[in-house]
Amino acid sequence: MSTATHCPYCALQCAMHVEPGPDGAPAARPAEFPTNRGGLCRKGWTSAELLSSPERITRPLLRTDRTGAFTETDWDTALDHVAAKLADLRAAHGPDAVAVFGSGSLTNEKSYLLGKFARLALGTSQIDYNGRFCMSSAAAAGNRAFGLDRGMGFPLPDVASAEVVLLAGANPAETMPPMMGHLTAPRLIVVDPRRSATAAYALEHGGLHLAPRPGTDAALALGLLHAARTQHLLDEDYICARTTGFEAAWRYAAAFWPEQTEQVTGVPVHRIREAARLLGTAGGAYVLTGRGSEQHATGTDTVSAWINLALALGLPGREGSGYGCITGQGNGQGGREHGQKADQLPGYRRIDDPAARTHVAGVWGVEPEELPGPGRSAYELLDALGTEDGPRAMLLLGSNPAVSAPGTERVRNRLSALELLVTCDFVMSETAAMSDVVLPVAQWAEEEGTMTNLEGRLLRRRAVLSAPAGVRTDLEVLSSLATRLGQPAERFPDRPDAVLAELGRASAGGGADYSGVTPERLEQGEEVFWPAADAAASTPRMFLDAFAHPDGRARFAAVGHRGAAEEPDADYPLYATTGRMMGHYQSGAQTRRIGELAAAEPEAYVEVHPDTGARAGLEEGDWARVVSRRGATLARIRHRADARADTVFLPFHFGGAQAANNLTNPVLDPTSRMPEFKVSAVRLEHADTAPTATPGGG
Ligand SMILES: Nc1nc2c(c(=O)[nH]1)N[C@H]1C(S)=C(S)[C@@H](COP(=O)(O)OP(=O)(O)OC[C@H]3O[C@@H](n4cnc5c(=O)[nH]c(N)nc54)[C@H](O)[C@@H]3O)O[C@H]1N2
Ligand SMILES: Nc1nc2c(c(=O)[nH]1)N[C@H]1C(S)=C(S)[C@@H](COP(=O)(O)OP(=O)(O)OC[C@H]3O[C@@H](n4cnc5c(=O)[nH]c(N)nc54)[C@H](O)[C@@H]3O)O[C@H]1N2
Ligand code: SF4
Ligand SMILES: [Mo]
Repeated sequence: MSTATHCPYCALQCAMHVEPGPDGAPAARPAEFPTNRGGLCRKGWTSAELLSSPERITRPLLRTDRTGAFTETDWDTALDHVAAKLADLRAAHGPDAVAVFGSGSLTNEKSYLLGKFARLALGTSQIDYNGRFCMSSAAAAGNRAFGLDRGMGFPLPDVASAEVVLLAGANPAETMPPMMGHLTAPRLIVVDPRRSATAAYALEHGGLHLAPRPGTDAALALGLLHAARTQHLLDEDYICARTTGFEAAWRYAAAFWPEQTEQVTGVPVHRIREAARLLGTAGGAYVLTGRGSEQHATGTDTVSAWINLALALGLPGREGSGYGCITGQGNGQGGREHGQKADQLPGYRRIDDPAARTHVAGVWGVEPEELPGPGRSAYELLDALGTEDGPRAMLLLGSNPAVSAPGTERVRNRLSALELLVTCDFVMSETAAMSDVVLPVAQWAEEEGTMTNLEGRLLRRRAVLSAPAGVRTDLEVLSSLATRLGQPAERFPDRPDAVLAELGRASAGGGADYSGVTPERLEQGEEVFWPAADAAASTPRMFLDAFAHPDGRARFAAVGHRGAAEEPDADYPLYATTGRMMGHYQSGAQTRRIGELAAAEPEAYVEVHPDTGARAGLEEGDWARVVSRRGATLARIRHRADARADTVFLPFHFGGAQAANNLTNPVLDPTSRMPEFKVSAVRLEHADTAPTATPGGG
């Protein structure tokens, strides 16, 4: 027996069949689908292994003393304990004493119900999620430019028809390998300080690799706009008919002569001119951004600078061309639409908009005044935990901030200061291990629901097998906690289809309208793209007639280049940038527990130019201490002769002493509140001792 579903990990959401393997345990194999076209990456192939892993948690775990061991307990005891403690804290300190932290890995149904749970069952404004660390800068810039943010406003296969694709700060050859099948444009331009696998691919296939200094993408985008204009490549008719604000934006670009751009970014003048010419003369072109451009304290303006370039060339809102942000987590798109964000209600509504409050309160059967206002963004929320006026308890689903949040030592201190930390997970992540209560939940292949992939396409997650005895779904946990907190049971349904139907009503009329999305429709084919306002509606391509601003025009943003918050100096002479490798996913909580993946990449490493390593007395394979003003990371030296001598790179998939986030800088973008994961100033030292092994290989 074989069931069609989708990979649990990234936003490409590759289609797969899950069926019993030779040993009887479930195994995944790829399925034909427009996005993955029969491909899976190594993580997808091995994804079913965690379902029957001995490291799986299958009983609620509780402890009353943080320093003590967990004891297994039954669900009633665990839920009663949590509900009583939450109610006490709320009674003593008000509703904002309890926080909720969600995730872009949660299905649409879970993210919707989590937002509702926070606002109604807890009455708290203190909810945010890990998507703030992911694509929030691109979402903010997309909203500013187009009036609505859908990562890609077009189906992914469209990209294959282009003559030129520019990838800014994205490394899909490692982060979404099957996507490479769509990056077949004759000229691929990769913007990355590293010679990433994607950059190397581009060079081997007649493309370009532009390697700016970390944190200088905005200058490069402004320089490309300048070079395009001076080569008379702008689409004047499009600028005139479909946009506003070009002249104000141009004032910033005017200063970025190619020579000036080279000075700031290090990208040679002739490469800047060549890239601008390729983009400006292509029959069809796409500009796609990833976390490399976005995860900066200037991320929103940087993405705006890339969008300005795309608009000036007349790409967005046209067939065969466009701008897109490559969303990251499995449900990174749907998870940002339905209310687990501090300032948001379902359907991309704003929580401070009176009409939005009235609509959603109506669907929820409460008065608008009962809904709290906006809360703190993810990092600000984590940073406030256990402080005088911050939350005293937190419920966490789908994230491992003890590894993935910036400047993790500080975040771990804040988590420790909580009076109650409750984590729903299926493995003992580093954050679960710091909790008072761990609630064991079902995994992807044991539950039903919907996901929205990086294209804005609705997908069906299907149950392949039943969850182990003792495990509940996230929806069941939320529902049973809500009733214990005095909510009527019918207000918190635990069946995914019932939640989806309600989500449809709550999102109706909003930007991300799901009211025409039904399970029956998705069973017939996964060809529904939001907005889908009725049973026949689907929007594969957005903005073909008009952008979502009231005047129908896209807006150029008047943005300049500001650079990174922290530049190298005598004490910390190198840039460190962080990101991903093929074989691990995110904080590694899942993939470090999969035998084949852990064996292939068991430990943290730092990529350095051999000369840079030599200056610090470090040879290939040595353990280095990478030190910043926030802390230090232990990582094994990997020489890369093609690396920039001023920049080192660390993957962030490991925990404890090997966590790259021990050194990252939690300075935030003023608009998106995105932390600057991609730039910190560091130095390299010889590590006296190798790190001791920790559970899960980190
Ligand atoms: N294998 C694997 N795949 C994944 C994930 C995973 O953890 N592992 N996670 C998923 C998720 S949630 C996400 S968000 C996506 C992320 O997917 P990507 O955006 O492709 O991943 P990153 O490695 O974070 O960053 C991409 C590149 O940005 C570069 N970079 C660093 N600093 C700069 C800069 O200043 N400018 C520019 N232009 N580039 C810079 C890095 O060198 C890196 O190669 O991947 C998804 N897929
Ligand atoms: N230095 C550095 N740090 C980064 C980044 C970077 O590029 N550099 N990237 C950032 C980005 S883009 C992201 S998206 C974040 C991601 O980082 P995290 O938010 O930590 O995400 P995960 O590691 O995926 O953590 C997911 C946890 O939830 C569990 N889980 C998975 N699915 C479910 C579910 O359906 N329900 C429940 N209850 N639990 C579930 C998993 O077992 C795991 O323990 O990291 C950010 N941190
Ligand atoms: S590319 Fe992403 S969705 Fe596809 S198999 Fe790999 S992790 Fe899964
Ligand atoms: Mo992400």
